[in-house]
Amino acid sequence: MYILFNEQFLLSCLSDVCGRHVKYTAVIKGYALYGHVIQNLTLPVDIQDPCRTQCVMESRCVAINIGPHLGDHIICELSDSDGTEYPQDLKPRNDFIYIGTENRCSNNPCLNNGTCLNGYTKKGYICLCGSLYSGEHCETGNTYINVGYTRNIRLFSTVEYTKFISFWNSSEWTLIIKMDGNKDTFSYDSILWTNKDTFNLPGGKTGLDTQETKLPTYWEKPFSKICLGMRIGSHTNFIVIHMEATSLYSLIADGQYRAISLGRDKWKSLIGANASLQLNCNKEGFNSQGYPHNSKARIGIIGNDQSDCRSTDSRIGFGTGGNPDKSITCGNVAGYTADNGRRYIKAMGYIMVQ
Ligand SMILES: [Ca+2]
Repeated sequence: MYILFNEQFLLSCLSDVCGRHVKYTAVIKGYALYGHVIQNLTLPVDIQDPCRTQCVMESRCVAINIGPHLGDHIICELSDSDGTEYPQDLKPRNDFIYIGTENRCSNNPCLNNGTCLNGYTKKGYICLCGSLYSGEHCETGNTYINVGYTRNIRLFSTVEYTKFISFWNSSEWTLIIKMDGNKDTFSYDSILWTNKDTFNLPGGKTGLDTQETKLPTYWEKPFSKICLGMRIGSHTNFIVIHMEATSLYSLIADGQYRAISLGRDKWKSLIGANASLQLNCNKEGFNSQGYPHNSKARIGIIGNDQSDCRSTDSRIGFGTGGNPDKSITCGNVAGYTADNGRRYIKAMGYIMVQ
């Protein structure tokens, strides 16, 4: 269940009052609720129960005061609270009647300042959450980050680990690894790629930041897509790989090369305008490597100046290593005769799946 979808659904739903059921309680003659009126209307009396009908159509309305006839009109006041919640505000008023509703919002089920709307859904209410919260009762905290200009990702921490919701299609991604290209934690030769040990679990709940982490999702989470992100400075670029597997571990841990074909430009888009690769080899996928001491990538593309894939001196990827700079474990390294010059670019890498 994706909250973004719910919000859109709700907005279209509210506009035509779909599915709102309001149950009125007994009429109290000679009384009115003071201090909670959100709409003060004068309605023609020739339609049946005009004030009750208006209340159903106003999603925040949970009680009404109906005033005396003024010719062929009546006074109708809609309130967003009721006499159960505020008994002290229910006061005598000549010629008025007060009618409340069965108000499922009266015990404040919506947390974190969420707005409760009475009369919706089977449970009788629905919570409209502020931008920082989501969940049925706005119980889950959200953090927003902006990445680049074209993509916004909403991420939220669950009791499990961080999940991410992309705005462009409301799909949910599960975090696997965050790695720092400056550190050797996730270098190509690190045992973290081949074992089922976690690394810094608390880092799995801090969002797309600079903390490294490896979560059990590495070997437990089946998927059909992988989302790769590289953050350089304040800018993060993402690409998506369509690939089915029982886990990322199953694609990497045995060291076997597994090919994918995104093309050089797609890999370079992770880095941006500065990306550089040698022209040959272009071996891309999982466990891409030539000679063991040359450029290699657990996930990525490697390039060479010679017309083979042996003495590779350039790469873009995650879990990288080898010449000409094995200290860079995520990002872009390009030695001589690359198409955009020599590059030694370290990135913060994010790996998610769905
Ligand atoms: Ca070479």
